[in-house]
Amino acid sequence: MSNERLVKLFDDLVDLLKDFIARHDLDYSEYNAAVTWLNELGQSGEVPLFTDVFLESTVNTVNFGHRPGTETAIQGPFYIEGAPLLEPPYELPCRDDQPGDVLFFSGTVTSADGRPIAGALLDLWQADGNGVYSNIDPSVPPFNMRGRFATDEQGGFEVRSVVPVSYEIPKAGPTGRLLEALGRHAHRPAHLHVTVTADGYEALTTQIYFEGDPWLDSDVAGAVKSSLVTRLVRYEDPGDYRERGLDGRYCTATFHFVLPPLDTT
Ligand code: MBD
Ligand code: FE
Repeated sequence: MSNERLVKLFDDLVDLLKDFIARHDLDYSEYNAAVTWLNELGQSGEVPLFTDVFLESTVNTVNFGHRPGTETAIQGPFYIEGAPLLEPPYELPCRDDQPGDVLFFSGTVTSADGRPIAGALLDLWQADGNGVYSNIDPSVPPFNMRGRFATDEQGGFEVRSVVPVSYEIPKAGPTGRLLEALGRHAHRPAHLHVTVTADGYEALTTQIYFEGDPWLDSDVAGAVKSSLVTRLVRYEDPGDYRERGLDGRYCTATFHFVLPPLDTT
């Protein structure tokens, strides 16, 4: 960012806040409460959580709102680089007693004109069956439910994982306390995060949601798009799950990713 741009953005932001203070006749107790809360937000390490929940969807729309291909969604605060590179048959790293039902997530990666993209890399991360993320919650092993894997010659993939559950933002921290004070719930619908990359295409960061999730219409992060909602198909019949080599029920879900051509402008 150039110094000129920085000066312009900062001046505008301060003007905006000064105008806000004047319009609302902010008194000292309100100003001091805001300063105290912001300080706690910083000390708690929740700045990325707070900004991603309240602001990232706008950043995402401003940057990618008009892009062809699969709609984008926010990255959120919990992406970690360097997830394990998986070998087929793909399975996200999980614990022996991994909470959650087995999920087989499959699909394709194609170009906007429908050509399959072989060797596209999917970098997938998700909460586990208890709604917690590895590398964030110390009770979960590092890189649990995080992995990178490539599409096959037909642009297809299938990865074994667990069905994520809706995620609730920590309630004890400054972000959770604010939501509570506002009378808002802290839920995100269950979701898979994924970044898809392939040579010659724009990278795609998005999220996949599931039909019927009670939080689809009121995501605290405002990141749901109907084109990103897919169906979770449940298999509970022993005949079905034994065929898959499982000893309990499982689910499948499918999504077809479309990568936009490289933006050369
Ligand atoms: C999440 O899991 C998430 O995806 C976002 C965007 C914000 C908080 C928690
Ligand atoms: Fe998430």
